[in-house]
Amino acid sequence: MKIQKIELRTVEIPYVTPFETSFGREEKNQEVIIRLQSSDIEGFGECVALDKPYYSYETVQTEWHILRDFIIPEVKNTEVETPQDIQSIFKRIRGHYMAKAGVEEALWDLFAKEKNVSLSKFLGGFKTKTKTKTKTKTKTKTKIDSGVSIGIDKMEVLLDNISKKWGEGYKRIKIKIKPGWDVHVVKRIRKEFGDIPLMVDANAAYTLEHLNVMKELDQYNLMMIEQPLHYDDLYDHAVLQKELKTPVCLDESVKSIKDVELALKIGSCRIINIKHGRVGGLQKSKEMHDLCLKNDIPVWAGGMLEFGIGRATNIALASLEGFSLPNDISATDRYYKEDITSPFVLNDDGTITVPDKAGIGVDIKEDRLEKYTLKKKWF
Ligand code: OSB
Ligand code: MG
Repeated sequence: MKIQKIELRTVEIPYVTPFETSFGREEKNQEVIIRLQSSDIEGFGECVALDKPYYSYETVQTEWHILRDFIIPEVKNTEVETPQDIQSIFKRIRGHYMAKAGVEEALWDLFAKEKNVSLSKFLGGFKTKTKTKTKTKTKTKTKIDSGVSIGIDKMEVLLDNISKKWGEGYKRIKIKIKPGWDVHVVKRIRKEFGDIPLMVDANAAYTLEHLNVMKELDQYNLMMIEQPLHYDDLYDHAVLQKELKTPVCLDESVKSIKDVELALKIGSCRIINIKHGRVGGLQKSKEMHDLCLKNDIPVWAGGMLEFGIGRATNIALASLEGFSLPNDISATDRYYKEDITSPFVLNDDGTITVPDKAGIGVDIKEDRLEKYTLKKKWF
């Protein structure tokens, strides 16, 4: 098929509540939304960089630059037979995984819609060959385990948030930590809520100088400690992991298959958070998942507070069998009062149902998309 037209939009929606991490407090999220058109089918993708280069070097602005100046000129009017074909276009462009991921995911959505199959099944290896009548069944899940990520706040507000979210049925609680907001917080949560499934995410705020803090955290039966050390580090994490019984989980430090291979070789972590945006899209995410599955490393899908398009993509990814731990994929009402797609809801058993409609399986609410658009351009 040929991609005939491409639309880029910057869309901004306020969060239901501000979200604070070790890199700052934010009231709203901006995403680049991509629409690909081929004949009468449309595929959608969401680029997940924040508007500031605090989680990664990419921003909404760099995504526009890379898409407009390097990716779109190569993708437009080019014949593609599978979503994997776009990898040859990506090869020359170093980094900029979030910009790549958005367009690659729109392409996966487009192909899945053309084949009239859900993105989940398509990603799981669904094949039909009309001539030879080959049909491959896939092993993807129909529901994914839902966890919730709770930001830094005043202690009473945090405890109240945890109480609400745990009451709603989320399968695990993740809190954000930073130096000075760690051991006493975990201790208090354990006191108030007992042995609930709990984990912490430091977003790279510590160094090995804080080994004593990590060893104290190690006493609280946490499911894992996510990205405690530098965002590019694998070596110090290996040193740290040897000192702890709690599994270290890597987020920021793992951007490629090479990073996974090295992390496994030197023992940097025992769990990996896969974010489709961080690693350059669904193909790369799937390769990472396959490698971790082969090596008995549990993975789960991280989130970037995505709008409905990015979250639908994330849900399809998390439906692969290796995603065996609760994901940072919460219901829409955790993030936004109004989203640009039909909402995702939390089931009573703490899961979210994987859409079975074609492609990403959510309806785009064009009126809301328009309402929250800051900038748009057709190519
Ligand atoms: O480190 O996992 C992270 C949000 C923005 C940037 C980085 C992270 C996060 C989250 C939110 O923790 C997870 C979600 O989307 O629910
Ligand atoms: Mg993280």
